[in-house]
Amino acid sequence: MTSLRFVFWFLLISFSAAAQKDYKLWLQYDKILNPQVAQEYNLTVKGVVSLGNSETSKISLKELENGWTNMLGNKIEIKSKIEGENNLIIGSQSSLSSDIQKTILSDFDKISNEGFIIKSILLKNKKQIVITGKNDVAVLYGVYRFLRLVQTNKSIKNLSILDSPKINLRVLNHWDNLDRTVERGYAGFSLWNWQKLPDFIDQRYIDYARANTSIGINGTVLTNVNANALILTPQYLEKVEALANVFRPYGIKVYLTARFSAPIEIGGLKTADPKDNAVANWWKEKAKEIYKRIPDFGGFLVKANSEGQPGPQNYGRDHVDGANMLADAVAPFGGVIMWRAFVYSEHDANDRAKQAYAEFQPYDGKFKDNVIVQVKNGAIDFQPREPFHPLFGAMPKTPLMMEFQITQEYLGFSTHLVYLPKLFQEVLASDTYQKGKGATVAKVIDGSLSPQKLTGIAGVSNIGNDINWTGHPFAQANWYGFGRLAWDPYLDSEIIADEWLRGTFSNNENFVKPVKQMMMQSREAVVNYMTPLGLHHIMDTGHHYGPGPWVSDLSRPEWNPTYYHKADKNGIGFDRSKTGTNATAQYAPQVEKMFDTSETCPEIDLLWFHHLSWDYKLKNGQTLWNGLVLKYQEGVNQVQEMQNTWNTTEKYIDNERFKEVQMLLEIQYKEAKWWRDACLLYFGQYSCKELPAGVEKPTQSLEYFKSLKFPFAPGN
Ligand code: GCW
Repeated sequence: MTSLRFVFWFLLISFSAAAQKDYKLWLQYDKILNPQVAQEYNLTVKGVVSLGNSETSKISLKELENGWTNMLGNKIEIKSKIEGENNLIIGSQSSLSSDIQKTILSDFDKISNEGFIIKSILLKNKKQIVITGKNDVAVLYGVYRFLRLVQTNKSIKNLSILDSPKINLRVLNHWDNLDRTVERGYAGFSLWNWQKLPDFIDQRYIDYARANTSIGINGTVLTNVNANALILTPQYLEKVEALANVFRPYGIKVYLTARFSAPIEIGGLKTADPKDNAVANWWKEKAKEIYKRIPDFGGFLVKANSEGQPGPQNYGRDHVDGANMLADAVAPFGGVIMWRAFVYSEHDANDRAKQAYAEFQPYDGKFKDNVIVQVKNGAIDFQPREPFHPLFGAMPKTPLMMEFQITQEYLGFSTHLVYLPKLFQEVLASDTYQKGKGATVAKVIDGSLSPQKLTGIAGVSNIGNDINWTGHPFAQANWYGFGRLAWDPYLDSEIIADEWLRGTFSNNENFVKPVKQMMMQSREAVVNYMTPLGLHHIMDTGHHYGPGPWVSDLSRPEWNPTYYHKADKNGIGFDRSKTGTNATAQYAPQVEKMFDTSETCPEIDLLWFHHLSWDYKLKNGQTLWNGLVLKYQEGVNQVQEMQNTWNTTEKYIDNERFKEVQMLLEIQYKEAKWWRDACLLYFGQYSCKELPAGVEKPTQSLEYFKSLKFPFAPGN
């Protein structure tokens, strides 16, 4: 009996310790194992002096204390004033004594409002470290950066770090519904417990805020873009207010999605026509009501006249009319309208990839100052690879906000290990050539190409109430990496992976080096086993889980995979060149020229822009058919390599996360083979060619793959 009880407690304790590891994200603050490193830290920092007393300052101090105690194994002395040397002094510019201010005065000119300074200084001949910024939230950003230095075992001697975010609005978009389901969410239910709010504040809200602020995210859109007007009723606004109160000290603003027909649904009006005075006034009153509760409310995100959502076009008006009407409502309070450009219509016979540009580009310069147009990274829909959206750089008089998808709707849900910052970086570094060479997408969205009053970047969240937040332990890296790139879109995704691994798992080089390499290769692997050489949108219908290149019977033509791959006896691919839909003409001339001919089009985008014969010769001399087949096989091989790599890590990390990832990689391997076999069997009917050597034969028939049904796939 006693021994049974012991076993029970042992299991319980080890379970909760494991769960905590998963839960703690990149903020593990594990004990530093290298004694020299620990000694340096203990010698360099002996105490901490916090100069502020706001809620935010208290958070800064608590984070420091907690992080330091855990990593160094000893408490850091909290001092009420600066005495002796080797103190960490934290406080905003105005709280610093004049002698400290003097030593770093010119640095303040080099940082923005949200930027921070971490600097080793000499004060009356005594060594100190200062973490400061223009306000307390900026200081908190600095504190998290300082803790990351320690977490990643970097030297903290002679520090001189000045860093400011390059993009102003760095927001997560939650596609969370009021019933707590999450559209395209694969990590459980929504974090927002609307039923228990406003009175019950889940610790998760606080830990969510900590995680976000630690990477610089400063906004959260709580609700799905497929919006429910109820969120704008007093009953729900009271709950939103409670969340805003939690997030405020962390520098995170709350935004909501606005359902365009809300004036009818909850306002009792007969119309939602943006040119109707009663409608405009309703929104003005609604804004007033919200700002009364939440003075720093961020504003609205709107999906209008897209995939059946209501919008200004229902009343013969256009996107400018709709966005500007809402902009007027929030302008008196400093709010912004994030208006999405994700539009395509079943009534438009044009290539879907051309429609958003065709509709929005002519609106350049027509939106009010507080409107920012949110554009997905590519012209279709968050595929494993898409060329950058042609709107980037094409609307110089309009702020454009990048929309990335962190949740893996088309990339294996929360089951596949895919390191997305590699994808994000590829998009951000793409050259639009809109003002000559070097006009990267990053420069468009940070306003350095054409100056903008607003700059922004959004990531569709992959967060749910799973213990580990994101379903897959490595999907945490995608949340992390999104935040880091939102802060600085020029960062290298490999450096981000390095930081994340150290903060999340271990500083052991034998672990970090191979696993980092595995992460870096994972994005290309998913492209290879799902949609190589520019293929896209060939997933199964509705839930988007698994392959479905055969699907051709949906009511809207542009929902069918056959619309995108156009495989037939003559070849495969979508001709978007001059001889086809001429989508290439939406890019700057240099880019258009490159994409327009198959010889100059990068092979990674080949079938996105060209329909080519099965015998077309690829750069490596292979025929298109053989090349395609080998890419699918390569993807499968890459997952196997990822498994091999992971299997070497067992001795460096906790058993629970080791096992979790191992099991998930096994599923990924199975599914990679599923994608390969299903796609090759299907395309093989058209190519009428054999599989080249080196490719495994499918073990099931095409009919079998077509018969698979997933009625309860998540995220739908
Ligand atoms: O890709 C589609 C998704 C929808 C989503 C839509 C959008 C929120 O399948 O689930 O709706 O994109 O981005 O609006």
